[in-house]
Amino acid sequence: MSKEILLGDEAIGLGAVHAGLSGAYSYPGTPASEIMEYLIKIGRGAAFRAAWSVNEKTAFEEALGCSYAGKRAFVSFKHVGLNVAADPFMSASLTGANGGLVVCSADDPSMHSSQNEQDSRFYAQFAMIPCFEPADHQESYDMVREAFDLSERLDLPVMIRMTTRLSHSRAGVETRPARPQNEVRKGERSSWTLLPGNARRRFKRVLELQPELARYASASPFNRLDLAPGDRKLGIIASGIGYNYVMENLEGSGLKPSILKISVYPVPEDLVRRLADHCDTILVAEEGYPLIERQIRGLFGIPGKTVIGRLSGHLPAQGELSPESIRAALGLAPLERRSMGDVPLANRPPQLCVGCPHADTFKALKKALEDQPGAVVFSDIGCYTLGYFPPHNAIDSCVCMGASIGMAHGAAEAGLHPALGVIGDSTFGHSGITALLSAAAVDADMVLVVLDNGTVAMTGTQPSFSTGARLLDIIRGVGVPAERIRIITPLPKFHEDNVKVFREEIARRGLSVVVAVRECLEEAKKKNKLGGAR
Ligand SMILES: Cc1ncc(C[n+]2csc(CCOP(=O)(O)OP(=O)(O)O)c2C)c(N)n1
Ligand code: SF4
Repeated sequence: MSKEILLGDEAIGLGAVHAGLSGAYSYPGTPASEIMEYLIKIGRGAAFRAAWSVNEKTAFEEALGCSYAGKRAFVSFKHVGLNVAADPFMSASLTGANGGLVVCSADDPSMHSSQNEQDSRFYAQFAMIPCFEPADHQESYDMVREAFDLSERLDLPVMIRMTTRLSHSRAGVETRPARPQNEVRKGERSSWTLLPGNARRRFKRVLELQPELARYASASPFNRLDLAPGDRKLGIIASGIGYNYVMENLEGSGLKPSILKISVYPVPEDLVRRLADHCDTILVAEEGYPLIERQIRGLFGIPGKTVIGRLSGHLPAQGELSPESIRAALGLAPLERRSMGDVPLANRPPQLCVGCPHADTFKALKKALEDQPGAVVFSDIGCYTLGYFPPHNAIDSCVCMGASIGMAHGAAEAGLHPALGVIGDSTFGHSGITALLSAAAVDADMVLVVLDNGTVAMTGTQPSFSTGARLLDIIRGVGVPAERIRIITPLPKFHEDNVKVFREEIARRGLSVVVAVRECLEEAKKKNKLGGAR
């Protein structure tokens, strides 16, 4: 055994490597990006493969193929990435896993860097697969190995759910010797071919496995019930990082409640029943949506018992838990706060870097749209979403990756003019290509602006698959005529030229694509540091 100081995300990555990892796949997204960044760093020259994929669905499918080959496969992404991967994810519970298949979905409650705060545990419940939710860094490391073992034993994918605070904090982790990789072995083709007959048989198997999953969760040492012999008033169910906040607050408080720590799902019903039998009131402290609370409360509650948590209003309905919110729910007086005095803190919305190419594109686009009060600029997700804020005020929407093109297309068909889409090069590769194919097939009356800054800037300048010549090839390849593809360089000295290009393309009816090509400043800095190579 040795000890390392690791981010929660790094503990997950190292846990996977030490569990005999053969292939890891991911698409960047906060708070999951650091898992793959770490795997790539420690994987240089190593025997396992760790690589970014074009999007989360592709990443999942690459991992699925690796698992079908008999090897241990790992896929990670942020919570909304699981929406993109949901199609193969939901069917993979039927096909099962040959080599262990572990899916790590990192949730972002409070939406620090996300457009919503959905809770991945529901997806595990939906697919009827086991889910591990680490409470600390050591569990993050240990659970990955356990998840791989379980996946192979049950022939099922297994989920690990992370949340932002754990992903992005550091702590000591005791590591174990690495397990060797599996040999390639052939699996059962009838399990993987989900024709109706096979699919029904495989779904029946998933249903029949549920009692075993329930027994596993109840017996898991990661789930722990401590009944307080003398105190029957309060019982606490705490999961994930919520468990830490509870323990931190109980220290020195004089409270000695019974505690059920839940870190493995399905919810261990018999442990919950024993806690409920023992206590009058149950506080549920879980990060994310009230999954456990809703399940144990049911429609009508537990007769004679009080269940409190997010649903009852004892904890906030949205956003992250905090040591303070748990303290209040426990009925403890707030801790004394250190005041910063009366220094007013300015409200500072995030900004594009000074000199960012997106700012020059927005400036030219805004100028070109000056006399077009009906224009709507459907945008996407990336650094350029900051074009929403002053002084740019340049975009009108941001929903999910790739949405800009389909939305501009739909609005154009509804009669809105001019309808514009704005999308970054990586987002275009992730989920814009098919939407552009659809728009090109009918020559939709819209202008698409692709911002090619050569990188996935927003999540830390990871490599983009759809930049430079390949990006132009794709745009031509989906059917946009060469004469309707314009390339501009977003620099102040070309401002007037760029305004002219936008005006011309807005005036022409039908589909045009304007590609704004200039490297992200952060990417350029990184390249400089590495002597030009990346
Ligand atoms: C489904 C999904 N996956 C990942 C993310 C995280 N994410 C936000 S924007 C973005 C890509 C940004 O790259 P690009 O489109 O090239 O724009 P840039 O930031 O470089 O301007 C990513 C990966 C997300 N929001 N949703
Ligand atoms: S990181 Fe790059 S793309 Fe993002 S704001 Fe800065 S210069 Fe612009």
